[in-house]
This record gives sequence, C-alpha cells and structure tokens, in this order.
Amino acid sequence: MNQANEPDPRLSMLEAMMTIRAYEHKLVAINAQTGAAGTCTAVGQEAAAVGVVRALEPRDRIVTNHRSAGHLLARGADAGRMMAEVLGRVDGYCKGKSGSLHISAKELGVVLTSTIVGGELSMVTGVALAQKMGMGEPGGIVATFFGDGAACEGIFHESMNLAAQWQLPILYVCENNQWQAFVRRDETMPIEHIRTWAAAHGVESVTVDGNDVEAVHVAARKAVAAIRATGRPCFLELETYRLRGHFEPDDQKYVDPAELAKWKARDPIDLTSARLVAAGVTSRGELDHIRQRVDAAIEAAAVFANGSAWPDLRELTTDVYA
Ligand SMILES: Cc1ncc(C[n+]2csc(CCOP(=O)(O)OP(=O)(O)O)c2C)c(N)n1
Repeated sequence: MNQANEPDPRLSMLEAMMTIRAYEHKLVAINAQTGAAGTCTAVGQEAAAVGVVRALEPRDRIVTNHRSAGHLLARGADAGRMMAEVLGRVDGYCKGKSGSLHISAKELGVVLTSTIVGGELSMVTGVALAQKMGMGEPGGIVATFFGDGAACEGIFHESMNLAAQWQLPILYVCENNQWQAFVRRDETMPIEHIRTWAAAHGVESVTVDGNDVEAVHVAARKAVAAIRATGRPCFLELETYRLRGHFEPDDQKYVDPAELAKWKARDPIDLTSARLVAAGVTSRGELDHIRQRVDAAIEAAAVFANGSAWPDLRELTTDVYA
C-alpha cells in the first residue's frame, strides 16, 4: 500500500507477469501430458508485455505476433477462454478456430495475432490509418508487437516508412529476444540495435531493458503520450530473452547453456520480486500468497477450457472468407 492506501501498481504488474507465466507453464504441461495443440510461449518476456500493455488505454488497439499470450492476458483477457481457444473449444475467443497463433479478441481491442512473421507490421499501418480517419475511438493509437526476426524483413522498413510519412499513430514494440526460431540474432543482422534502423526512418526510437517492467512501463507511457500528442509513430526496442524453446516441445539443444543461465539470472519476475521486497512494497510471504492465488486461477481456467465443448462440425465453414 502507498501513502494514499492504494495498492502499489508495481505489485499489480508483478501479479500480471506471474499470471502470464503460470498460464504458459500450464499450457506447456497440458501439451506434454496430452499432446494437445502446442504453443509459442514468451516465458521470460513478461515484463515487455505487461509494461507496454499497461501503458495503453481501452481506446487503443493491439496488433500482435505469434507470441501473443502475454499481450492478451495483460490486456485483461480471460485465461479460461484463451486456453479454450488453444485447445480448440467453442468457448475460445475465436470459437476454437484460431489456436494460439491467430487468436484475436475484438472486445479487448486485440485486432489480430499474425503468425506470418512481419504480417503484423503490414496490418498495423491499415489499422492505424483507420484510427486516424476516425474509424476507431477518438485519440486511439495502435501498438504492434514483433520480434527481431520480423525486423529483418523488408516489410519492417515499408511499414516504418509509411507510418513516418503518413504520420500514423503507431507504437512499434520490438521484443528483441535474441533468437529468431533456431537462429541467433547476430547471425542475421550486422548491428546491435534495431533502434538504429527505426531511427533511420525518422521515427523516435529508444532501446530499453525489456526485463525491467518499470523501465518498460515508463518508456511505453512516454512513447504513448508522444504519439497521442503528435500523431507520429514511436519505436521501442525491448531487450529481452526467450527462456523456453521456439515452440512446444523444443529441447533448446541449440542454445549455449551459459547464455541461458545468464538470462535466467535476469528473470523479469525474480527481478521485480526482489526489487519490491527490498523496497518494502511487499514481502516474500505476500508473494507466496499471490502465487497461490494466481496458480489457483490458472487451474480453474484449465478446468473451464477442458470442460468446454468441441465445435460442431457444421462450424467448419462458418467465419471464413473462402
Ligand atoms: C513469413 C514467415 N517466415 C517464416 C516463418 C516461420 N517462423 C515462425 S516464428 C519465426 C521466428 C521469428 O523470429 P522473431 O521475429 O524474432 O520472433 P520470435 O519468434 O523470436 O518471438 C519463424 C522464422 C513464418 N511464420 N512466417
């Protein structure tokens, strides 16, 4: 509690990160036990999701990529409905038709999860143009999440150039997690920071420690305020790390154990926990309590998802364009 007796927002961000972690671990367990649909987790990247999404307002929109669970949960998505989606059940956000790789939640302003790498970068310009033309909510901006691999594609430059030239209200969020599927980032790009590419397009750009949720949140708030004030795009590069494999299951044999250990020591949840305990905002006892609450909620979500029905076969040809 702070002086006004309100809960510290940093504790709430920590709980959101714990929820994302518990959700993804549960899906990994379900996949291992039952062979049910796998997923691309963003374990280790929770600070990026929570720090940015908590800087957005309900009128804003999100266009995201294949590692989107954290973005959706941080936006307030129901974990049971998300799990039902991944398991292909009718109560999923897209009636079980999208799985984790295409999930969207219109009611939350999450327009699309693109599993085509870089697809989100092409679509975000259209969504932002619609916002600018008054087809969205007044003053709304669009945040797009993508990886360092997507930044190596031509569409990254087309998107940035168009957004800069047309002055589109886009928050570009590159989660630079050091890996592009099974390829190391330094094998595909000669520069250290993607920020320099964005800056070359005249887009206001900054690189932040993506495992520090407070630093991410401060940078995201600043960028969102700038976009709302100017109507111009901003770019955030969040340096982080994917602690699990590219997808599930993946034994990560291609990863140097020393590199993994280095980043595990910078686990965003551990970092925030230690910081908040040291600052007297919380205690280890309270954190145990929060973890139990989070785990119970995720167990309940799994029960809900597993209890949800399979779609009727007649649904196969509905909600499709062709
Ligand atoms: C156009 C396209 N090329 C290749 C793939 C296969 N693929 C899926 S994820 C991925 C890696 C993307 O790396 P990055 O953008 O850094 O995101 P990360 O997976 O690290 O979050 C690849 C190559 C794809 N889905 N789409």
